[in-house]
Amino acid sequence: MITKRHEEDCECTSGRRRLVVLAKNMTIDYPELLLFARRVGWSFDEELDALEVPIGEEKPTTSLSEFVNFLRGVLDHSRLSALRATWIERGKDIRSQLAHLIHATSLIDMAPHDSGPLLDILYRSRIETWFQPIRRADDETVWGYECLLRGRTEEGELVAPLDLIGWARRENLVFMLDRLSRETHLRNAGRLIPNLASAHILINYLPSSIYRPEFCLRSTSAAAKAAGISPENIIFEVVETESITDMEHLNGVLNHYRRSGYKIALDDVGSGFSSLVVLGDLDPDIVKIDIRLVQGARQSAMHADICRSLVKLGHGRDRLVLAEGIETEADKQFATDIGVDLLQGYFLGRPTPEPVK
Ligand code: G
Ligand code: MN
Repeated sequence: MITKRHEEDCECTSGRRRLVVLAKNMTIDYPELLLFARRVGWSFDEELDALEVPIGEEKPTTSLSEFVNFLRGVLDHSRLSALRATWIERGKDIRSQLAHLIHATSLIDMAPHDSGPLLDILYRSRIETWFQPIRRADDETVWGYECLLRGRTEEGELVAPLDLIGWARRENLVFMLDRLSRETHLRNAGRLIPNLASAHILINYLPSSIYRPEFCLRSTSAAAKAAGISPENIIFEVVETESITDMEHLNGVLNHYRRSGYKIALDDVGSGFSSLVVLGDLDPDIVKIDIRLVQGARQSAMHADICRSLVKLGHGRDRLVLAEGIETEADKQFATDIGVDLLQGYFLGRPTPEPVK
């Protein structure tokens, strides 16, 4: 089934056919879609309530799935579900192809997707925040919490964040997942965290999902305000599973946030994406030393020295340094001895749906 749908997607990319989208009351029920259509020059037949969408030509419609994803960002779920669509031949008048329109089916069913329970999770906001405490190295009091994303299927099963992100990438919906998680985390933090005024809230942030920082900042600020959390206590952890291609753009986005008082942490420093180059490029307020370096120090003098160097580097620039993956008393002792400011790991608290004190 999926293969067939992909073929259809490819066929339209060749530009031989055009997509016609139908709705009962397009003019009344889909004003924003028609406004956009007018702006980009898609033709609309008022009597047929039929919108002709060129696929495979210009953005945002280089493929059927991209078009559907675009609509997901513009329309609510019920109106999107009500749209029907069909392919017609390009270059021929739509009225001479009326027969096709009779066979139109649900637009969503025509678009390829293979994303498990993602859409259900997004549309019904079935996502949760699990809080992992971050403690001060000197007295082990709670400095803040990292908000970790969990999905929940209709049957009540937990879904791991990497699964959600993988599906979202495939569906081009990372921006939506990222935004929904950010807002959910802020709401849950506001509701559940004790001593909210003094707690720091760390939220993972997928940089590849942000195109227009001003929209993203506006929705974040509204969510923070509604939750009663001041931007100074909110830290975005830059985390990425693949390399960032446009560092200038990312820094632009982050500076937008910084100017509004938010802080930036670089996650997993010393591993994968979070190289020294990226550390230099982003100059984060908080340096999170990767779990493998911290735990590597149990066995290896070189790992231990790298951890020491990162502490020195961070402190030289007045930054806070955090050690991830503290699992034993010895890990804690090591991190404290080398002057790390903040500790995170199972030894000091696991992620839980209710934040621990
Ligand atoms: O890299 P990041 O800061 O996003 O890591 C958060 C993830 O690391 C969470 O999924 C959390 O469950 C996991 N984690 C937190 N503390 C520990 C730990 O002490 N050991 C291990 N193995 N994983 C941890
Ligand atoms: Mn993180």
